[in-house]
Amino acid sequence: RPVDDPARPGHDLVVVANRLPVDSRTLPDGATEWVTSPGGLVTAMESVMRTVDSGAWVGWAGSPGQEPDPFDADGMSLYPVRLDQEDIERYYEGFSNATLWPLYHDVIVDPEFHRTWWDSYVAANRRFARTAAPVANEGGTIWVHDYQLQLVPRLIREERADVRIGFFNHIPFPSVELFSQLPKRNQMLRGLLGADLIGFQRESDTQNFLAAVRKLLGYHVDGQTISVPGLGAAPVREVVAQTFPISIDSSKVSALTEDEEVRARAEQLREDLGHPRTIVLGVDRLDYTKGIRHRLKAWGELLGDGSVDPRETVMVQVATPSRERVEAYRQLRDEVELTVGRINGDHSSIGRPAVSYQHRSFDRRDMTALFMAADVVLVTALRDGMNLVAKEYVASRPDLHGVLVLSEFAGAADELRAAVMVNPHDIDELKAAILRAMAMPAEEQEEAMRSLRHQVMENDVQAWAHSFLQRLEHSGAEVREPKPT
Ligand code: GDG
Repeated sequence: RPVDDPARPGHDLVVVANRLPVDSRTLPDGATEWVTSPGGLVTAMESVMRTVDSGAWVGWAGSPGQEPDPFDADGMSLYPVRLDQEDIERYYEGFSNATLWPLYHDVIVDPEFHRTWWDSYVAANRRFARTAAPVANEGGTIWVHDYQLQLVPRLIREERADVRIGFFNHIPFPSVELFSQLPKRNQMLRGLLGADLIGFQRESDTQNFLAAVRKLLGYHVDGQTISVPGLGAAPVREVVAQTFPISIDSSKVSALTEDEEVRARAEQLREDLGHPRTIVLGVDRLDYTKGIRHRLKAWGELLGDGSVDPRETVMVQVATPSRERVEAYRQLRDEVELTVGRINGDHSSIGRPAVSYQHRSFDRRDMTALFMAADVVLVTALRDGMNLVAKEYVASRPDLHGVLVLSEFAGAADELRAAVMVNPHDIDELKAAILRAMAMPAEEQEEAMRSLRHQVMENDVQAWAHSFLQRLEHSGAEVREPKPT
């Protein structure tokens, strides 16, 4: 049922995500200011939504208890969903980020389960679904994003039989053995199966999901197509699970490198770091999935055994603050900062750090300048859905200089084959990969970077969204005769 208010017509495309693309912030005078919210999903979808005529975005505004009226920004209509302090603690920090996040990233830290967290997850998913359902036009499309909202497709389906519903999972989907640990695992699968199309980053994620549906629900699966029995007399629905590796706004990133001021910032960075011969860079949300500790361990050992000379080499580690109220993230921050302090204490000279550690956010232009200044970028994730940083580095190097060291556990490893691949759990292998990257001759760098750029520039985020939405348009078949399971 589209909204009746003629001042707020329904929308052809509605995105539902945990966060709105902007966060509200209350200024000292009580006024509200809106700023772009952080993270990979917003970076990706923002540029897609700009190309849509009648788009809406449903999500939380980033502060507890607030539910501002719907408003327009950047050519989109934004529909805020309220989350109270208790929802934030149980649905967001709890079930989403202390249960699902570690479980879906192969239990790098132990997932915690609490029934009150689950109750809150259900209630919050209902609130997102209730806000989103009436906003779409008759026959419109609703695209739900990520692990925080896995029940939303079914909840919307119960209200709107006429809309197409897509779901995209930005993080990995674990093997059925690990997924089976999740209390309420079948509710989670049934929630997702309310969608017509379910997208994953890597083929292995899609296969893991299909195996879970087959094994835990016993539904018939034929290739990518799942036959979902309807309730009562309702027909069987066909739901497709497919791989859509996400990307970045490649030409925009590449174009930024032509900007005189960004170039000057890159130069300035090199100068500020004391004109080292080699700059090695890491850019991550401060998250235990990103392998920052493994990277620092390798770096510390390379300095310790004399393979790397701190007088001519600097590591810059940007660690963007993230989920700071979740215990595992506090612990990680302490460990990372202790290690950085030790490395610098042992190896820095006065005024010249061995590791330049930045615990803060940088703007897009500074980020591009950093990529332009970096000779080597280290993406050492222990598990990562895709990893946009890897693609951003490649897009920032039209000069074909620079080496990407890439973990095989990041989704990007399926596409960026010309990177220096590494198993970050193997510290010796990681050290060797870093040294190889630092010593790579210019021609070899150019050849690898040319191949990487071909991949990233051809497959941008607009193409990703287009192929997902195209596929969604052709899905949603209803089959009257139930197929045997
Ligand atoms: C999830 C999945 C998947 C980081 N620090 C700053 C900053 N960033 C930007 C990066 C990049 C984005 O945030 C991070 O994206 P990632 O892909 O690296 O990682 P997650 O946040 O974990 O994203 C991931 C992604 O969703 C998309 O599907 O690839 O696997 O975990 O764009 O550049 N941006 C700015 N300042 C910072 O300090 N401006």
